[in-house]
Amino acid sequence: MKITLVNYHTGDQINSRVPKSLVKIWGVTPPLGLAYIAAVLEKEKYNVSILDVPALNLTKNETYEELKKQKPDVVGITCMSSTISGALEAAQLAKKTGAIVVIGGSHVAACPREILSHEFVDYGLIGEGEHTLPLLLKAIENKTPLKNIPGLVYKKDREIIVNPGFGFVEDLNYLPMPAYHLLPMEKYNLVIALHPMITMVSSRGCPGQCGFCFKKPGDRKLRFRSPEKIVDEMEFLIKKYKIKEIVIADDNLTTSKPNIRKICNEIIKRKLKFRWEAPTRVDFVDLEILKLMRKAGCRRLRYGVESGDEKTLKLMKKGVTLDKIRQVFKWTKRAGIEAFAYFIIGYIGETEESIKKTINFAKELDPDMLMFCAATPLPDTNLFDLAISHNFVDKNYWKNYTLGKTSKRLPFFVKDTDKWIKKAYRSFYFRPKYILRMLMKIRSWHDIKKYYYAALGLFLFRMEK
Ligand code: B12
Ligand code: SF4
Repeated sequence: MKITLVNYHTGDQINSRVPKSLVKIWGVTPPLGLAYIAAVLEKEKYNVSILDVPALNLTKNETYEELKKQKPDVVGITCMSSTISGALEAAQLAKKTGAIVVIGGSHVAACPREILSHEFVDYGLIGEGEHTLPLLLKAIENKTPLKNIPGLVYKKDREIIVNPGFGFVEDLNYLPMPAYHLLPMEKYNLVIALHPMITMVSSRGCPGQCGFCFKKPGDRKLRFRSPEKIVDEMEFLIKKYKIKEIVIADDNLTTSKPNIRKICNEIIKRKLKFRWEAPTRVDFVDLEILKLMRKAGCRRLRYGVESGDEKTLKLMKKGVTLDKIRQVFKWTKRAGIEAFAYFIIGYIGETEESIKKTINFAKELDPDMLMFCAATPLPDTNLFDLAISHNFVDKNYWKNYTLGKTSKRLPFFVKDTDKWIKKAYRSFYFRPKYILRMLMKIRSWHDIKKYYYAALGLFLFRMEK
């Protein structure tokens, strides 16, 4: 049986938190979920390939031609809530080639029935696909019953059935390494990272409760890979693909301090020379850990700061204070690690005053880089519930969006959120102090390129309507 796993986005992600021009400049990173599934399928002797359309920069027609050429029996497509329209377009293309179409990824958990109501989608799988996709393939091959596959969504006599449960990998250490060899490795790049770069996962799940964050089924259960396996994978990537920078794609790298200590010590012991960076929370680090991480090659940490207003932080259920954030940003600088800060603008309950506080707080923290995102109510989040209760959004918005019944963008909750975001970027990045600091930091051609693209992104964003 031949399987093609597809990552496909259209340009019209109307519900992206990040403006189009900045998404373009940001770069392209690999679909790790598909690479994990592909590795398991290969182990089970399936003939599998990955078609990463954004990385290969294929048009709709080129994607169709490629699928026709590959002629897979089954096409598995990944989706997030804001990329579901693209995933459905890919499903239509795959169906036209005669393949069985399976959709997986975050949005299936939110709108399983709506996804399956499209005639060109045959199956949906809720949750992690490493165990459940092979179960489905075997059931298709052997024509055996489907009712015991956890989280499977399928059609029976015109009825859509959603099996209880969801795909879940209890022990990450039993998974093979992602099938990097099936990815166009040289195509991946990130404006802030050295090239060649790659992303990697060390854990799954997060104990945080942030009101805007979408939890995939299974994300509430924290799971860690063994530090040895993580560093084995890093070593493999450096040796095989000459990777210069690894970008960790966990929710938070430092949820377990014993684990991160072991990872750092293992990198130091093996004398691996590469740069790495990761996302974390201010309440998951301390100065000692930060120093150890720097010693092990960590160059940048990405923190979800979100707001400069205590009241808004509480509304967001962030669980941290402004003082804690201040302290950790000082520690991060002291440890010699660059800080990247994410902020949200226009949360429900915000005022002009609180947005101004956020902009001022960003300047006070003075991170090396930052991103201002528009508050976006993903399905099944506290922010979405708030948006419904304040009559900003219809409770069926995501269902209707998935069914193709609406193509309207989610509304902003604070008037002129988009203008505030532009203002925020301008007042942070166009400070003479910041520009001078960045110029002083230029050490290489990579630095020049990085700042050039970042500046271009900001310029295009200013022009964006
Ligand atoms: C890295 C990342 C990105 C990368 C994507 C890289 C890529 N090419 O995939 C970038 C930076 C581009 C990105 C962008 C966005 N992201 Co993002 N991202 C992540 C992050 C941090 C890690 C993803 C990852 O690699 N996970 C590890 C792998 C192993 O898990 P996975 O991808 O989920 O795949 C597993 C299952 O979902 C399932 N599965 C996935 N696909 C398929 C397909 C089939 C056929 C099957 C059977 C199963 C299956 O099985 C996989 C293996 O277990 C997640 C958070 C998280 N921890 O997952 C957010 C996350 C996926 N992103 C999210 C969001 C909102 C976005 C943005 C919309 C943000 C924005 N700009 O507004 C954009 C989307 C725009 C776009 N064009 O991509 C949300 C999605 C929520 C939702 N309801 O869909 C998440 C969950 C974060 C969050 N908690 O809110 N993102
Ligand atoms: S810390 Fe990050 S991953 Fe965890 S709940 Fe908050 S936003 Fe989501």
